[in-house]
Amino acid sequence: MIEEAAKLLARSRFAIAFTGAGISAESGVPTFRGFNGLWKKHRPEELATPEAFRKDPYLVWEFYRWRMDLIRKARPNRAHYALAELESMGILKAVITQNVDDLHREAGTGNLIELHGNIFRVKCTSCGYGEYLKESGKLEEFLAQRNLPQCPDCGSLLRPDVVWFGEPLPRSALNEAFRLAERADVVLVIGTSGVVYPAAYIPQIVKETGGRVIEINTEESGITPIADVFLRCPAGEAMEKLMT
Ligand code: BJW
Ligand code: ZN
Repeated sequence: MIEEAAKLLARSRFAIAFTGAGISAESGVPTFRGFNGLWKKHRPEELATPEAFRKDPYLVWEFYRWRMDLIRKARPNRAHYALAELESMGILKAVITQNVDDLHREAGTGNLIELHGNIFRVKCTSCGYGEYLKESGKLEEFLAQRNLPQCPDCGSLLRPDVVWFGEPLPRSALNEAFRLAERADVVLVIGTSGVVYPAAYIPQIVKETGGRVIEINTEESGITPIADVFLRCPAGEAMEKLMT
C-alpha cells in the first residue's frame, strides 16, 4: 500500500495535500471529534460558533486562550516536515489545511492555504482591524490578559480570526483551494474526519476531475469511500515510510 502511494506521488504532475487535525495529533494538539476528554465539559463544536461567542464571549475566549497556549508550545512533527520536503522536491504544489495551528508554516511549507483561519490572528468584531499576534510579538501579553480583549482602533470586542460553524470561509482561500483541487492529479488527505463542509469538497473535486486520492488516517473517515489508497497509520509514521 505504501509502495502504491509512493508510486502515485512520484508519477504525479500536480500533487496537493489536504490536512486536518489528525496531522497535528502527534505534536500534542488535540483533534476535534476525537477530543480526549472534554474542556470544562464543553465539546469544541459547541464553542466554535458565533452563537456561543455572543452568549458567552468570556467562556469562548478562555477556550481559545487555552488552545493558543497549548498550540504555541507544540512543534511540527515528521508529517509536517515531510510535506515541506515534498514541496521543496517540486512534487507537492500546495498544502490546503483546515488547521488553525500554524504548524505547516513552521515546518517550512511555502504555498499554504488556511481554510479555517489561524488561531494566532485576532480580528475586530466591528471594524476592519486585525493582527497576527506571533508577528507583532504581543502573544505573551495577550495570553497573560484575563479580561476580554478590545480593539485598539475602536474599542469593540476582538475575536479569534478563525472560521466558526455557519460562517463563510475566506473567499480567496476557498477559491484558490477549489482551483488547486481541479488541477490536481493526486491529493494526499491526512488526518481529517472529512465531515466539515465546504472543506470536505476538496478531495471530492480531485476525484471527480480524474485525480487520485491517497488517505492517511488512523480510522476510516468521510473520505475513505473515495480513497484509491488508504493507509491506516499515524501521520508521522506513514509520511516517514512514504519518504524512504
Ligand atoms: C489521525 C491521527 C494521527 C487522529 N494520524 N490521523 C454541507 C453538508 C452538511 C453541512 C454543511 C454543508 N455545508 C455547510 C455545512 C455546515 C457546516 C458543516 O460542515 N457541518 C457539518 C459538521 C455537518 N459548515 C460550516 O458551517 C462552514 N461554513 C459554511 O458552510 O458557511 C456557509 C455560509 C456561506 C455564506 C454565508 C454564511 C455561511 C464553516 C465550518 C467551520 C469549521 N470550523 C472549525 C473550527 C475552527 C476554529 C478552531 O480551531 O477552533 O474547524 S470546526 C473543526 O472541524 C475545525 C476543523 O478544521 C474542522 C475539521 O475537523 P478535522 O480537522 O477533520 O478534525 P477531526 O477531529 O474531526 O478529525 C481528526 C481526524 O484525524 C480523525 O479522522 C482521526 O481518526 C484522525 N487522526 N490522530 C492520522 N496520529
Ligand atoms: Zn475595531
